[in-house]
Amino acid sequence: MKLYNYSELSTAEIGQLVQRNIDPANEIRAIVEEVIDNVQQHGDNALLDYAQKFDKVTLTKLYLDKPELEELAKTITAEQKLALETAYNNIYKFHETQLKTEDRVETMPGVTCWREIRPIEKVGLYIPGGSAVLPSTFLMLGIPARLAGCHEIVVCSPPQKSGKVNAFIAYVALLLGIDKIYLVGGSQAIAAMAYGTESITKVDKIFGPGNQFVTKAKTIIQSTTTTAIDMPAGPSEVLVIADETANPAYIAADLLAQAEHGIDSQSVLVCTSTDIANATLAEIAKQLPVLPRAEIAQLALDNSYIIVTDNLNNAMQFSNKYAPEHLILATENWSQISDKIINAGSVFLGNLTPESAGDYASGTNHTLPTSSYARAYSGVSVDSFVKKITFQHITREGLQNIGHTVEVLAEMEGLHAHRNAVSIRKS
Ligand code: HSO
Ligand code: ZN
Repeated sequence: MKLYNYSELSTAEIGQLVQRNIDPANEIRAIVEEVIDNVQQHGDNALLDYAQKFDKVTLTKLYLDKPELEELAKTITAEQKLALETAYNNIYKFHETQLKTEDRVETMPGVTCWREIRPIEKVGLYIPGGSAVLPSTFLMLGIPARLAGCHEIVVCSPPQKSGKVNAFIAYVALLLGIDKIYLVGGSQAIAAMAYGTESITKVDKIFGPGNQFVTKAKTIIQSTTTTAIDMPAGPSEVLVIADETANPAYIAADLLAQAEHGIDSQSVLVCTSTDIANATLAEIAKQLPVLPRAEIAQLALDNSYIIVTDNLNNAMQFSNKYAPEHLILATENWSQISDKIINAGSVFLGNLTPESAGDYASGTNHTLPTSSYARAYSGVSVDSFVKKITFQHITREGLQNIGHTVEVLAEMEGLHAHRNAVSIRKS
């Protein structure tokens, strides 16, 4: 990890450091476009061919049904089941509170406006199954989809060598009451859910992380179909702000947890103490070599850095410019600085709050804006699975109260039909 001194960095250098490569996958656009065309033209047959070509499995059918999921789920241990259920319950509890009925507002006597929530009818969840299979992602997407009341939840996940999904994914499907998982991965899964095939329903919105092919497919279908996507996704990242009260071993563990996700992940430490910075580097050297994914983590760290600042204010200033997906405040006095956070996807407060807790089980969602999109995007929540529709009702009294205002405004815009739609009711 490179080490910088904040006070010595120019504005341009800071600008460089906070920059992420937003579209590293542009060179794969042509490949992904071909996959999308092929799925559009040949539907299920194209999906079966791609399972052969990319996943190296011959599928006799494109999905696993409930009995098959039940059979797979039998192999997991009681301890694993309990952990998945505890995570499920916490995520459910946290997300449940997001469903709120809003007040009706009488803006003028007789003029009432309000919003009501309706689920997005058909949603597609993409659950990755490549270098790491992520049942936790299935919980993070499936629970808010269920809470929102989406009518149809289509799930795609790439087939493993066995021609099935792994047992944990199967168990989560059962927890969620999802009876079918399509054995489709990569950009072909996104194409299938965006255009529909003989067996896969075209959905209204697609959720879920994935490799660069999946991400590229999501950005393409977003502009070529009426299917929406959750958010633009880039490599995962963490920024840790630490002062002298932090524990270097904990910081190192958090930076490594991020780094093991992928070679393009980024772990950033912004630290008010050079001693803590050096001790963290020593801890990384100790903890890294024994990790099963050490090679991946090492490459990610080569693309990561530490900045030493004079105080926590400067650290926060940098963090707000970086707009991290995950922000950890590794300081005892986190409550004195947390209100200065402007841009972050999800925040972990204090020395005993690891990002891993939120990744898996505390209750918050781990589908978060990366690549500085935290400046304008929120993470996935129940809101992501619903629409909020505005309603209004006007009484005779209300029409008297608001009518003239509308007539004058319509007149100002030269839109006489608009004016008439009010006048005709008043007379
Ligand atoms: N840190 C990832 C989520 C994850 N971590 C899944 C472990 N499994 C993106 O927030
Ligand atoms: Zn993680």
